[in-house]
Amino acid sequence: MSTAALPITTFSSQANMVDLAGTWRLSDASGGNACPVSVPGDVHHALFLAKLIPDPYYGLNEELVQWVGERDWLMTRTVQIDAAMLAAPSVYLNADTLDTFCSVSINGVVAIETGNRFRRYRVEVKPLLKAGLNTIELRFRSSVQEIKARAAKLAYPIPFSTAGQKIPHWNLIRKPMCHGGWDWGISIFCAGVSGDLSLRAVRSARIEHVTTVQEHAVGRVTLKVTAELHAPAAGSTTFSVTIDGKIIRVPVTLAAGTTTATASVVIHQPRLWWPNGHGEQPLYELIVTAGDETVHKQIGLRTLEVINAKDAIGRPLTIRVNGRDIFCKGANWIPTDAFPGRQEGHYENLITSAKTAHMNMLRVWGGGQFEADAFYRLCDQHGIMIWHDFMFSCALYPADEAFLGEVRAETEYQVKRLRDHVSIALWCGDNENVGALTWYEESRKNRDRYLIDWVRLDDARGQTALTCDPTRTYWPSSPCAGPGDFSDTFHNDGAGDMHYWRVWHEGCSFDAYYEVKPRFCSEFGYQSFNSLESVSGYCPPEERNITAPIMEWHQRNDGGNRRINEMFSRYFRMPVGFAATLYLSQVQQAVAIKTAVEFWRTLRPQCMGTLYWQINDIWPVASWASVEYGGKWKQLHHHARRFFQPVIACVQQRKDKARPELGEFIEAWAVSDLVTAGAVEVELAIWAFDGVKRSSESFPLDLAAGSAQRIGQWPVTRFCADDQARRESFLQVTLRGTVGGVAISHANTHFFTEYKRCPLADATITSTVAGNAVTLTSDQPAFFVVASTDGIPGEFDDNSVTLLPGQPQTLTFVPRIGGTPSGLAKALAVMHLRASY
Ligand code: BMA
Repeated sequence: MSTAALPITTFSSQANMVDLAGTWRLSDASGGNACPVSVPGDVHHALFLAKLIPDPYYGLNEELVQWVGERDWLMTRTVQIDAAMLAAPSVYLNADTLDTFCSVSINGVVAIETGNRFRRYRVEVKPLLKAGLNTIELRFRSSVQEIKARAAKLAYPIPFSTAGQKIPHWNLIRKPMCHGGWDWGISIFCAGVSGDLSLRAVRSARIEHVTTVQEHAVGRVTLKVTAELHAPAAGSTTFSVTIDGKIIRVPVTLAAGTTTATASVVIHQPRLWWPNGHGEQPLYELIVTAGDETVHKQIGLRTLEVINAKDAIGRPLTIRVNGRDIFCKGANWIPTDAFPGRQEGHYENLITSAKTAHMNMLRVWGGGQFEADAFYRLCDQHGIMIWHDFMFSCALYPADEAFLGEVRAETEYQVKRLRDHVSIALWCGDNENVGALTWYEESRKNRDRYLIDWVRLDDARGQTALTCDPTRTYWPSSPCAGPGDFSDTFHNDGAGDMHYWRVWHEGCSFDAYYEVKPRFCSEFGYQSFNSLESVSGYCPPEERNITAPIMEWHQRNDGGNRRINEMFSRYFRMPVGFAATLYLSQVQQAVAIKTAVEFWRTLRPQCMGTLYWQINDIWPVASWASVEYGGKWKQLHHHARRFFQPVIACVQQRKDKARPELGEFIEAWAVSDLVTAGAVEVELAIWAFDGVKRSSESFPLDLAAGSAQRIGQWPVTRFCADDQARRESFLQVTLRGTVGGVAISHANTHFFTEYKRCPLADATITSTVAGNAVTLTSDQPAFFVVASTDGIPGEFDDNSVTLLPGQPQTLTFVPRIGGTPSGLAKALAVMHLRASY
């Protein structure tokens, strides 16, 4: 298709604003590969929609699209500008996000050259515009070529991780680190536009930023609102602030250039915002008007402290909201799609999936990106706190003045853009860069040089963050001991946050989780394969074998599939067939993460947070995610919904190195995140795999508010006299009651030995479907019972459950799109552990 054949849609200016969103023309720098492109949108996605490249997510296609990132690309369009707009003293171009090296020309004259995906650019363009038809061109220089040029000029090597990253030296430019691939990520070195791209006329002033500070007192909150204004010439305007039914108007004298306007509003009887599970999320609409512009924000009122002062153990990491210590439950967040143009479409399902699983925190990880506004709005609305990394990860970084200047500019912009989101709990400098100082031969040999560079970088982003947002804690790196103590806490569970990877990356058994007592575990993970439904989307039937090339291609962690398989052999009987292999990998992942979270929750208040790696995927791939690309929950996410419940009962079977005299023991615990105390009923029942309940004991338990209470500690022999009894029975612990008006019901199954050693019954499970409800009945105990409905998007309200004879369970299907799905009965399939071999 030639460029000339493409339709040209012309934008018309209103008096004040021309939104440049819409269909543009795309071509490579020599005019080839021409097709329409949506703005906002990206080059790869446009080429894919125009069938100029294949779907890179399918099969081995990723290789076939690598040329796209190596070329320069042009996006062009015409725009009609009215003379009325040009009568204004200033017309500026606003570009929220240009990825990454873009020269913007208007009528053939360059208006601006950009070079940082994380900055907003604003530039005066009135002199370049004319009344009538104007041509705008975005010329994206290849980031791959720019990286090569920078790498060639380096005065000394600046090492970076190569665990899945296909484009070397990705640490030299300011673009999401994972665009060149990661140990879960495809390499799509995209170019394009995100967010707003517009031309705006200014008659008196524009608003650069609006920020607020809350002062909490008994019965009221004073909200100080500040606007940074930019005026083309001296003058005056009215700064008006509307919130909670009040309007404050303040006259402002404008200087040419920057002026700051402030106003204070008192909100009486404030309704406080709480993290998910702790209360409501009331949000106040704030409307700020000054000069020619209006800004709308949603404000949540709360206090938030990061408690990190030295204690008897080391240094805690406790998040205190409105005076209440919150046990943080959640996961790490990576970009939702390798095509930036599709990313926002995944937000709602993922964030509501987090909320449904009782999460109250997500960590926006430093190898990805600052997300679009909609992400933060959803987190505000659903009570999901955000641990926000800045965008540095798994590498060392340049620290020359040009690079640090970019870092300061992006940090200032992003912090001012995002700081009024009530969900943001803290700013964190980077992901694992303190640890990375020990990863490379260069930095081990010349630690001073690289350490000084890290300090310079940390200073640039940290000082900027603290200046632009004095209301929040700046946490230098994840993991680390905390502000002012830069110890690497990768392997130290006494202080700050910890990344605990011994089980996955070092192949330790699941009980290694019992060996650490993190203050806050911000990363730990275990991989699984996708469901057959998702695998079928990228892998043809003849390749459905985990060692076939496509399945290995859709696994980015070296040896990942081998590791999953090897771990099967420790705990499970080997699965028979491909579908059973996928299924069992998800059982195994759920068991791993459940083991860690349940144990660490029993350690509260010593441990006050667990964020597993990772909630989502950027493309369909075997990974640590609990929600597959496309939104389907893996078994882990259903388990998370249970192990993150406010009140749980759990069981550990372990030895304590410090107390060898105990031998192997069983501990049962009740954990509560509730603020009220109450009495619950605990039942410990021993079942045999043949379906007979051998014994049962019930007793009341007074459950203290915000507590972990040991129900009991017994030698394993109290429940199973010998090895045969261990193999033939299992423990079912149940908690029931009502605490502070909240109905509690939690059941947990514990095996006394590896699943593979147990004579599981060949259970027959029958199902009946009535509307969205599916009732499952089993004639024998069945474990990790999964009901699936391939082809019908949505989730059951519980899944991967233990089904006991005589105790049918009804699962309710919640469609992702709403309404009652048709064909549920037809699509329904049931799988369980014994059926995997
Ligand atoms: C962590 C992360 C990521 C990575 C993950 C799995 O350390 O910070 O860099 O994807 O491990 O290996």
